[in-house]
Amino acid sequence: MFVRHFFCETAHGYFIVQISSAKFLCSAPDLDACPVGSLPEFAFIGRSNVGKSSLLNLLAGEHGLARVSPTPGFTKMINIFDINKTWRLVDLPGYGFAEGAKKDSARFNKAVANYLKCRESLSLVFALVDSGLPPQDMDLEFIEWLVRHGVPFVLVFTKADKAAAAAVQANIAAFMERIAAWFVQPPTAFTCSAQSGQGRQELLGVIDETLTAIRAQAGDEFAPAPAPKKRPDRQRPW
Ligand SMILES: Nc1nc2c(ncn2[C@@H]2O[C@H](COP(=O)(O)OP(=O)(O)OP(=O)(O)O)[C@@H](O)[C@H]2O)c(=O)[nH]1
Ligand SMILES: [Mg+2]
Repeated sequence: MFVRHFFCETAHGYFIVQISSAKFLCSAPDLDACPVGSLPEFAFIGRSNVGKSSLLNLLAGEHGLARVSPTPGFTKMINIFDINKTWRLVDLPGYGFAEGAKKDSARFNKAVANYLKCRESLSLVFALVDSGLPPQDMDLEFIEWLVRHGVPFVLVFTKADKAAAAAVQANIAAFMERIAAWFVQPPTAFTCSAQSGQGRQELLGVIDETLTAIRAQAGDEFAPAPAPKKRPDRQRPW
């Protein structure tokens, strides 16, 4: 089967993948329940209420695709969406919210940790941080966890429409400074708003680059993306 590539040129002059179809595939309680032989996956993670589901909808171009709520801890399953029938977006439960006496859920959900550590088709993680807040210990700990486990990620500072631009810049600078010592080269960071659409093209550009790298690694630029045996083996630019 030959898979067509859909591209369009952004205002910044580089190409992004065009979304031609976005469909809910399944809700999995844990890694074992995730579909086997998977297409490349791009997952959204961050504290509860940081805007993961909203950002997924923004990228997919469909408001109601993933369910959004002002109630923290709303997304409770690993929700997988097929995009263009060739790759996937994955909405994960957040961390930092304890419901009732379940103190465990305030920390990192075990099913999510397993997914991030072991999912072979996981190509890239979007690690979301609220741009309206100064660095939070829980986010810093989580980024350190991603680094320690070698999970490929980019940082996404969310809700940029909510705070004054100067405050957003100061919060991002403070966060980058707190994590700087863990990297030779700091991770790539994006500033986004699900409300205004800011950052959509840049994040789709990152997805496109990653898919291209996976296909190049498979040895055929224009073949359909195979289920990767392992994550893309390349010098991480982030
Ligand atoms: N102003 C503004 N509000 C946002 C933005 N993104 C999300 N929100 C709001 O923040 C709340 C939480 O959004 P969700 O997308 O459900 O957040 P989540 O991270 O998926 O939350 P959980 O599933 O509970 O972990 C909702 O009320 C959204 O409308 C944004 O960019 N700007
Ligand atoms: Mg959610």
